[in-house]
Amino acid sequence: MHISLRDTGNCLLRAQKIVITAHINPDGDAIGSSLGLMHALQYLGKDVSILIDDDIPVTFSILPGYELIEKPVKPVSCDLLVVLDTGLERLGQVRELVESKSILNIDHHISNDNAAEFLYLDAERAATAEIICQLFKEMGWGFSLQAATALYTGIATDCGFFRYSNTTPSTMCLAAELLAAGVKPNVISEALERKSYAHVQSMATAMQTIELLDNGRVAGVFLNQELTASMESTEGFIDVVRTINGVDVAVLLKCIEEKLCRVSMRSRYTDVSKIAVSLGGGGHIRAAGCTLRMPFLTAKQTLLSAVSRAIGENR
Ligand SMILES: [Mn+2]
Repeated sequence: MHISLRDTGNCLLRAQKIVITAHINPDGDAIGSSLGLMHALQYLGKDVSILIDDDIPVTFSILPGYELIEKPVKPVSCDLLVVLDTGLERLGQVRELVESKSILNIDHHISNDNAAEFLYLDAERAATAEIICQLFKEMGWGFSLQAATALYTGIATDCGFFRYSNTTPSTMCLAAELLAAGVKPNVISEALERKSYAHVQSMATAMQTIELLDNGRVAGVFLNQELTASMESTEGFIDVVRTINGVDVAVLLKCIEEKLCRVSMRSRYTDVSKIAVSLGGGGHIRAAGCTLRMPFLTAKQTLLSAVSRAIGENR
């Protein structure tokens, strides 16, 4: 059931023991919106924990409360499970281990599965953290420096530090309020940009696999199982691919296991969330992804024909 922002706040106020979670493969928005909301709820005297069924990238260790994020390992019961930045489909073990009286879902993904008992969905917002900021204002909660730092990180990472098309006047006004609360944007961007030598080397290796397809309108990096295993992370690779002149759709395909591949897509014109949904995934118009349970070369073919079809329809 879709609810208003005010009812979202009231739903949180009614609960005492609250578990916050977000999608697996958590990004800056998943982590930042979880921590931002946690700080506000702790201030209100709630018993709050964050359970995310994945490793939390160490890049985000600058965020206050980072060390409090846990993995679900044993059964937990609570009054309210708050699911951020995804529908209920990408939560890993949280669904099995967290027993909650009700579920509140706050999200900005147009592909949200609409499965939660209470849902606040606003696909016009650049980030879930932007919605959490609006919630603070709606409820009259002040921005502590801790909450503001987390929320700023969530917003900034999801809109490419205010460069992507999802950046709106609201995005910038809310970010300005967070700066007024004391956030240092340079400290956050420098911490998030820092890469290891090994990571830059991996990027160089990955870029050797680059292919230009569909008359230069599609570009992809294709990492087989061996290459994927040799890399700590593929963070930022697709952002290089999407800058190529003339490219509409950029794809990154990586093979995690023999029959398990992960896909990320970015686009300039084509709606890649549709492509992702057609392959069992989801996301946004300009940024989406999916998991393909098939061997690397089959996955590559499947992906590229879905992209070609979408580009053809778009022509
Ligand atoms: Mn997000």
